[in-house]
Amino acid sequence: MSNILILGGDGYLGWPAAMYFSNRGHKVTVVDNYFRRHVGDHINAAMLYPVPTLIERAKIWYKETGYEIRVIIGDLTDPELMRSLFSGQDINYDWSINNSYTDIPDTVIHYAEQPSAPYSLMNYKTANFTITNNLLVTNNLLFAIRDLAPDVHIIKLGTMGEYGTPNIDIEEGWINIESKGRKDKFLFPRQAGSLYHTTKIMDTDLMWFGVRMWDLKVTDLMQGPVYGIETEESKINNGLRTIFNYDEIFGTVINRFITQAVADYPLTVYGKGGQSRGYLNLEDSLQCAYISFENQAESGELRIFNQIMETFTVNELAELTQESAFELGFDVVINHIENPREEQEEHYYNPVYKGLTDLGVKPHLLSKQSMIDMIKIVKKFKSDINQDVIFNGVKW
Ligand code: USQ
Repeated sequence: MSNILILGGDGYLGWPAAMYFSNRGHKVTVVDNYFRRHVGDHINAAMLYPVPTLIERAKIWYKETGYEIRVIIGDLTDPELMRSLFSGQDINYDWSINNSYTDIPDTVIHYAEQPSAPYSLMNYKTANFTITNNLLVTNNLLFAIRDLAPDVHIIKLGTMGEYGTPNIDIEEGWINIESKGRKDKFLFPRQAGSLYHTTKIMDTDLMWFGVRMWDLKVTDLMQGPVYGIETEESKINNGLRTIFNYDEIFGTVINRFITQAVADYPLTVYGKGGQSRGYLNLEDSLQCAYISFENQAESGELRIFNQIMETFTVNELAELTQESAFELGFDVVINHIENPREEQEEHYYNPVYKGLTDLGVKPHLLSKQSMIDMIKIVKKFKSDINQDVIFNGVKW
């Protein structure tokens, strides 16, 4: 049994990951500052259904399974809070069965970041928040581990967006370069398309520094846009479902399209729709984090995986949404609207993504049937969908 610390444990990925690890017999602690819940009060964001607090969800989980997920509500930009998690001293949990655990985690999964590209570019305040939050949490984590628990394996959520859309194949993290007859291995060139994505590049640089200087053990997961609602664990009780955003700020494209289909809102394809990205579903994202935990990075290794299962253009996703929703009686219109983002709309895209499947991840690919299953869940909340948050055109 391992001791897993999940930073950002209230989020779209963090909470399902907490249940996934807990269900497999590990001790799990989650920490979150409720950023995603609070920010929705100030901007045009919307979740499809209300989600119980983290403490309420941990209680539901305990009641249903007998497994405890310990909860701490707090802000990890505070270095003292971060350090307390690795100090071996008693921790003041906001919820746990027994408040006197003193053990130190052996794996930390770091999801505790502001994850939205549009949010990072709404204005200078949201840009500053994104930069300070994301970099401070990462830096606090690295120093806490260096000083207090150097054997801890860090699993860090990065993003495929760190690479941008170069006109060459995207390697899995590293590239061999030959120049003037000499060779060396470097991080693959990175050129992000948003400030949020830029903070992920800076995170990778911080972690690479920690690995080179202090022999830390780090796995950086370059993840593409995730879609999905339900996981094996959330099916146990509706109160365990993850947060599901469909708004322009926090909703990712597939989750947005299926919600738009249900709401009879023409699909918002940005520009020409030839933008290609690598995608994966929520269950596979958990599988990847778990297999990274089971196969640790070495001390002094920054191991990078491209965490995607397949690639699509936005047009392909819109067409698949249209066909799938049609089976359920929805007549979906595809709309090409002026692209609010500064991005290539037609481009070469050929990323390598072998590392995780080589370790044993079994991909679940997007299909008409999996789309239909998601649409059926969203349909239950049709009358709650707020069309005003679907598109306001945050530009950059
Ligand atoms: N798009 C549309 N219409 C929409 C929404 C998006 O055409 O209504 C397009 C975007 O222009 C983009 C693509 O779909 O070309 C993906 O957009 P997205 O909003 O699903 O994803 P993105 O903003 O890139 O960010 C999301 C997550 C982020 C994660 C990233 C992985 O919010 O946390 O890091 O996906 S990646 O895209 O590979 O960088």
